[in-house]
Amino acid sequence: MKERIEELKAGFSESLALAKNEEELENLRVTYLGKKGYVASLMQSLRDVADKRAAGQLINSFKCEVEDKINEAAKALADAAIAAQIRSAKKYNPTLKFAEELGSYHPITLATKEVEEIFRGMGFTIEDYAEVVDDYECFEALNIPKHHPARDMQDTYYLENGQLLKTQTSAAQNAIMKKYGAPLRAIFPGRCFRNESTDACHENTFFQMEGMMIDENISISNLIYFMKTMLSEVFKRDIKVRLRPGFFPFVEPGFELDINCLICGGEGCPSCKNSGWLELCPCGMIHPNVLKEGGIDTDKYTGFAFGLGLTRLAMMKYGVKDIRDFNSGDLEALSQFKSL
Ligand code: FA5
Repeated sequence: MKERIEELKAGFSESLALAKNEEELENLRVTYLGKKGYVASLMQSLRDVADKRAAGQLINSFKCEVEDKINEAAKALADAAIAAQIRSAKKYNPTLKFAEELGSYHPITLATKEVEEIFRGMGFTIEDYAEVVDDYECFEALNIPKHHPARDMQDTYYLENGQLLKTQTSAAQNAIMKKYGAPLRAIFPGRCFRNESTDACHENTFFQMEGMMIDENISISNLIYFMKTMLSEVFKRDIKVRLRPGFFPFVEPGFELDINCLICGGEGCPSCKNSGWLELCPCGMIHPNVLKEGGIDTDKYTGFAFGLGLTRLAMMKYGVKDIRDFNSGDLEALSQFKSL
């Protein structure tokens, strides 16, 4: 038994030295420790041995040695893979190189400022609003009572105190109606948070810009006029847009405003989930319940609201294929926007 184990040990050492990856290590584990492996066959041969106790101890210590060495080799392989990844990854540069250079606006800030200027020129005020809001502001005041299925459309981060991270800039609608009353023209950009899986066009933290116009005789024509003006001024060229019915409990009627994907020209790519279109700016006529909740006289006033996806707008405007690049903190990527 002792000789057989010594033979197996020598064979194991040779094979271990040759194992170059996880798969080869796993094969070795099966060969020695598997159900039909060498250790199992040693255990079977115990019945023919006189001193079973001593032989059993030898087999057990061989088994432990094989296990330990395979585990050590697996760890060494994993460490080497991480070291190789670190070597090949772009290096974070902690030197003064970047500090010596002037900083620049983030592309989302650039897009925000541009859209703000467009709406300022059309008589809109610009409002700021909190990122942590109440259930009332984010849902109830928007005609979305507790347990309404529309809540499922936005996977919300709730805080322990019952407040939540704003899922949509619409959360400020009620407070702004109450602050200014009607007539009213306001836009309010802000960061939104949703517990979503990320992909090339979805982030869990992204920016929207809400807009509201409330006055006498406001109709869908006004809404379409403002949306068209905004898009033509942002993109400064003709872009294909489509308007289709969309459901949001706080508008009636509601629309989805999509733009033809400017990354692939409408052919379909990961940035537009292969549809050729990107949902950009849902909008609609503000629901009377929402106006009433904001203290607006619905016999006199009507209004429209929109929720522009600012991060997606920046993607399209600057040709950024993957939305996740915006939050990457990659100075090399972001420095491209310096000259804008
Ligand atoms: C809303 O958030 C509504 N509050 C918009 C609205 C306002 C409708 C006023 C009617 C009247 P939606 O969930 O579709 O709707 O988001 C609006 C836009 O935000 C989307 O079209 C998209 O451009 C952007 N957006 C939504 N989720 C994400 C995400 N995970 N990552 C990046 N952008 C997103």
